[in-house]
Amino acid sequence: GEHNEKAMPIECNTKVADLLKGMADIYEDALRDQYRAKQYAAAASALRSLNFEITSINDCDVVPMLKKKDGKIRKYVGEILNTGKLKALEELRARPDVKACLELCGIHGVGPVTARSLFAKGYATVADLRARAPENLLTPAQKIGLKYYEEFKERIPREEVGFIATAVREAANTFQKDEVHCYCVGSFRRGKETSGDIDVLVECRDYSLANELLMHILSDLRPGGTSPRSGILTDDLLVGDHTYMGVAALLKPLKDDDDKPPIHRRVDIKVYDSESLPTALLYFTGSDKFNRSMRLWAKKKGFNLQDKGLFADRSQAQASRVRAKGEEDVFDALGLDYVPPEKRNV
Ligand code: DCP
Ligand code: MG
Ligand code: MN
Repeated sequence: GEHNEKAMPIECNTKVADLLKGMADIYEDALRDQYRAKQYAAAASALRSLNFEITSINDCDVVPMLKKKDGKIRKYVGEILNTGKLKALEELRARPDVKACLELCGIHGVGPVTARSLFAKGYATVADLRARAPENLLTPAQKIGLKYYEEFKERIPREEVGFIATAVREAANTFQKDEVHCYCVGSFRRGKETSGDIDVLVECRDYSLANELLMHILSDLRPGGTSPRSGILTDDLLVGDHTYMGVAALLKPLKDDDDKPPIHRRVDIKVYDSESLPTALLYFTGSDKFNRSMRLWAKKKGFNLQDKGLFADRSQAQASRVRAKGEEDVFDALGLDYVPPEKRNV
C-alpha cells in the first residue's frame, strides 16, 4: 500500500494545490479547455514544489505564473487561504454536466468528447451505462473499460506488476530466446511502490519477426492455451502494429492466504527493434512530464527525440539517427547528465 512508498518527498501547500488541480481536471475532462487546464495544473504543481507553506496571497509572488496581482488563479489562492474553500470549484462540481463528464471520463477508453456526447444522450453515470446502454453505444474497448471500471482504478502493488511482467517475459522467451529481451518499464522502472498499469517493452532483434513475436506472446498468455501462464490475459483493448493494450489478472493470488478474487489490470506491451531500444526505454519509462521536458530540450538543441530514436535534425531519417548503445548515450548526445529512472518521477 501507499504507507511504504519509498522516499516520499515532502510536499507543501497540498490543500491549495489539490483544489487548483480539481479545477484543472474539470477544465480538461468536462469543459475541454486545455489552455485553462494546463494553467491550473501548472499553478498547482508549482505550489506543491515550493519549500514552504504559503500563508498569505503575497507569498504567491515567488511563483512566476501567479505574480500578476489581478490574476484569477492568484485570487483563488487567496480565497482558499482565507476560507479553506474554493467556491468556483464547488459550483462547477455541482453542475450536472460536469459531474457526469468527470465520472464518464473515468472509464478507460472514454475521453472528454465521448463523455459529453454520452451525457447529451442521457447517460450521466457508470450505473446508467451498465443499466441501459444499447449494444452499439460503446466501442468494444469502452465496454471493457466499463466492465472493469472499479478494478482499473485500483493501484497495482509493485510485486504484482513484477509478476505479470515476468509472465510476459516467460511467454516471449518461448519464441526465439536469443532474439528477445523484455523490460518492465513505466512507473515500475521508476521505482514506484504501486503502479496504474503494467508496461512491458519487448526488444526484438530481428524486427521482421516483431508482429509474429507479439502474436506468440498473446497466444501464450490468453485463455485456452497450454502454457502454465495461459489465462493471465483476459481481454484485449487494442491489438495493433507492434503494440498491444489489454487486460490481465493473476491466475492465483500471490499470497496463499489471500482469498479475494484477482483484480483485472491494464497491460501495455510494445515491441521495438534493437536500434530503437535506448530511446524506447527512455520514452516508455517516463514519466510523461519528464519526457515532455526532455523532448523540448532536444528540440531547442536542434534534435528530434522520439521513441524510435534520437535524430540530429527535425527529420526521422535513418541518416540523421544518433547512434546510442544505451540510455546514457542519449543523455550524453543531448549534453545532459544521466538521470537514473528513480529520479524521473517529476
Ligand atoms: N508516455 C508519454 N506520454 C503519454 C503517455 C505515455 O510519454 N501521453 C510514456 C511515459 C510514461 C510511459 O509512456 O511513463 C508509460 O505510460 P503510463 O500511462 O503507463 O504511465 P506510467 O507508467 O508512468 O504511470 P502509471 O503508474 O499510472 O501507469
Ligand atoms: Mg504505466
Ligand atoms: Mn501504460
